Amino acid sequence: MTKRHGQEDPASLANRVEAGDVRAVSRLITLLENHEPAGITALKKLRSPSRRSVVIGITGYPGAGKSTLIDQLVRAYRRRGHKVGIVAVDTSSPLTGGAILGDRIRMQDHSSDAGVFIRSMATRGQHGGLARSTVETVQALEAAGYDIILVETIGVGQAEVDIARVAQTVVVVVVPGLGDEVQAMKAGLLEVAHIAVVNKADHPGADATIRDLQECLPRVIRTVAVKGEGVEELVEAIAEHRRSADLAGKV
Ligand SMILES: Nc1nc2c(ncn2[C@@H]2O[C@H](COP(=O)(O)OP(=O)(O)OP(=O)(O)O)[C@@H](O)[C@H]2O)c(=O)[nH]1
Ligand SMILES: [Mg+2]
Repeated sequence: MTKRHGQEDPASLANRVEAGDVRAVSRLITLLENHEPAGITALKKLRSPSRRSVVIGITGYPGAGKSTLIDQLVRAYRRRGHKVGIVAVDTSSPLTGGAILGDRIRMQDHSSDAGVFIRSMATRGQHGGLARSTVETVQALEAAGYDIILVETIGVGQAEVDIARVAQTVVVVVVPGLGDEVQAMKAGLLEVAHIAVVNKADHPGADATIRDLQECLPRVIRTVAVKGEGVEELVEAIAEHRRSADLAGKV
C-alpha cells in the first residue's frame, strides 16, 4: 500500500480492483474523476466480470427520500448477502444544498461494513445528466464484484434520460401531493422508469398519487422509507422487473 509506484501502475491497480480491494477501487475512481491517463488505462485493463452487477437507478425530486430509501435497500440486500455499491451523484441543488454531506451522514451506519462501498460524485458544471465518471465508476464497481450497484440521481432536467444509460432498472421516487409535478413526470421521467415509488406515504394524498401513477406504470410501490415500510415490496418489484425484462444478475 505504501509503494506509490505500485499504486500508480495501471495493471496492478486493475488487478487489485478485480480482487475487490476497496482502496484500489477508491483510487481508480479518483483517477477517473480527474481524467488521469493511468485511470483510463486501468479501466481498459479490467476484465469484464463473469457475473454482471445489478445496476439500479434511484431518481426523483430533491428531498423525495432517495437516500433514505437507498439506506433501506442496502440493509435489505446485505441481509441477502449481496455486496452493495452506492454512487450518489451530487444533485448540486440549491434547494437542498449540502446533499453530499447529508448523504454521507445518513449512510454512516454502513461505513464499517466491508460489503458496502459508498461514493459521492459531483456533476457540477456539467449540463445536466450524469457525469461520465459515473458510468466509469459503475464499471469499476462491477469489476470489483459488487452484486448490486445503486445510483442516486436527481430526477429533473436531462438526468432521467442519462440514468437509463447506466441502470438496467430505474426507480422513480415521488411523494404524495405532487399534482403538477407528477403530470410533468408522466411525460418525461416515467418514460424511462420501470418502477414508481410513492414515498412518504405517511403524508396525506398517497392513495391518489398511487392511483395516478398506476395509469402509466405497472409497478407502483408505497413506502415509508424512514420506517422501512414497503422496502421488501420494492426489492421484490425490482426482482420481478428483472425477470420480466430477462435481465441477468441475481437479486
Ligand atoms: N415523513 C417521512 N419523511 C421521510 C420519509 N423518507 C424520507 N423522509 C425524510 O425526508 C427528508 C429527505 O430525505 P432524503 O432521503 O435526504 O431525500 P433525497 O431524495 O435523498 O434528497 P436529495 O438527495 O437532497 O435530493 C429527510 O429528512 C428524511 O428523513 C418518509 O417515508 N416519511
Ligand atoms: Mg439524497
